[in-house]
Amino acid sequence: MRVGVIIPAHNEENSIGRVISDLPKDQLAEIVVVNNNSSDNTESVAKNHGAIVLSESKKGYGWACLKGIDYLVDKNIDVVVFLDGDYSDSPEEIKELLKPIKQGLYDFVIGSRVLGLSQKGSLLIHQRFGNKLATFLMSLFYGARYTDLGPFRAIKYDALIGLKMIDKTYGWTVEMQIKAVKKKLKYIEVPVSYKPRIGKSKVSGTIIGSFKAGFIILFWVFKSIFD
Ligand SMILES: Nc1nc2c(ncn2[C@@H]2O[C@H](COP(=O)(O)OP(=O)(O)OP(=O)(O)O)[C@@H](O)[C@H]2O)c(=O)[nH]1
Ligand SMILES: [Mg+2]
Repeated sequence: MRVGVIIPAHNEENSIGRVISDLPKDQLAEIVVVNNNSSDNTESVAKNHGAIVLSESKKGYGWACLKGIDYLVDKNIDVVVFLDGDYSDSPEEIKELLKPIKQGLYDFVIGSRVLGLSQKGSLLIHQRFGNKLATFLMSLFYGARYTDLGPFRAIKYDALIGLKMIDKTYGWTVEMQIKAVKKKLKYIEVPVSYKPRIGKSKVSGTIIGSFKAGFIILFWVFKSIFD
């Protein structure tokens, strides 16, 4: 199974090296860092740690993920794994995410920080509330069984292309999960751990970032009813 990893990164020079180092490289065909307008040394640190570095100038988490998917198109990739560049996820847990797909049982595996152990200060109260609300509404409207919208996830490449992802920002994870249910992908959550990020918080630890992310997540939950 050829696995490609996509790590969106915006100013993560202090963490990106550790994320790459902790990945089990012998089991991965491609490690792609998508540098999104960083003003720091994210690019050189990622390169020095052996990753392929792409640049995406359009700001947004979804833009970065789309760029990574595009790059993998001719690399014969079977499974794509996404994780964040701020070292909140534990890269070595990628093995647990890949297991259900390797066993041939599932198309899509989401790392749940709610089912796993999240360290104090990593999953903030409003994030937990937002997750609960969004996953509850997703079960109500779509019959989905999720506990989290975490960034650490593995999905078969063909299934991912079939979802025709369009979100350019932080609606990316919820869009993928709703579309997976609608497309009847076989999905499962596995527990993953979560740590406080290295570096300055840009989204969940800020009021504006949290409101923006919350708004776009709810937008996707309601919009998809009419799709
Ligand atoms: N904020 C932001 N992050 C981006 C962007 N493009 C890629 N990223 C990366 O996307 C990942 C998730 O963003 P985070 O800032 O960690 O978002 P979060 O985990 O909700 O909140 P914090 O960790 O508190 O900032 C990180 O690896 C970022 O570096 C972008 O345009 N804006
Ligand atoms: Mg983070």
